Amino acid sequence: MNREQLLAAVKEQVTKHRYEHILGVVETAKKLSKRYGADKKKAELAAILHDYCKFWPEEKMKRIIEETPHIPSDLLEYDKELWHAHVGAEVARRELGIEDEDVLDAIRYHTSGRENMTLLERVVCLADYIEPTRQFPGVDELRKLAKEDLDRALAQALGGTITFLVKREKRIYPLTVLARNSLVKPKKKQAQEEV
Ligand code: DGI
Ligand code: FE
Ligand code: FE
Repeated sequence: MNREQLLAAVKEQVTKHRYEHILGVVETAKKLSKRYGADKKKAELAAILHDYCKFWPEEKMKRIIEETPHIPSDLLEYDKELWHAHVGAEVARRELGIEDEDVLDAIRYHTSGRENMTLLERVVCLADYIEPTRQFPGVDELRKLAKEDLDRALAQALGGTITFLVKREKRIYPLTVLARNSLVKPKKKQAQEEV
């Protein structure tokens, strides 16, 4: 399928508002790719497909997670908002013919993140947070920081999600903590002693 066909396929799966979000992620991912040297075509493809399964019924996603050996089954013990990313990568491969593992990983880890994310994964994950239709306190500062420092911006975004989850007394998927830790450089020993 070409770009237009994939966009049409996505449009059928999601609401109007979500489709506008997806177009925003595409544009933002392209801009971030240019700035930080990621593969623009791969970023665009992952952005188009990243929320393909966002509105799939819980039971359908659960079945795919249970049936697919390489999808971690511990996802079922965490918030179901995490599921559409892993299920989405699987569906993109099985049903939409996407074979590029870099693109599939960018879809797979766009929600949770993971330790030592690739440049492409970081670009798509951050674009998802800051695309133009997103509105939350601090988003403009995050957009500004995204132009200066990809990793700091993504660490802040993941930190925001962790805080959001803690406030709602929800569990945090361990990959999100690992993702943030791998983006935040350890303070030098001396600097720590000075504090
Ligand atoms: O699908 P989107 O709304 O565009 O964004 P997303 O795929 O980043 O999903 C974000 C939602 O996932 C957000 O409401 C927080 C929720 N979530 C639940 N548990 C976790 C989580 N997000 C992360 N990163 N880690 C979690 O453990
Ligand atoms: Fe998502
Ligand atoms: Fe999204």
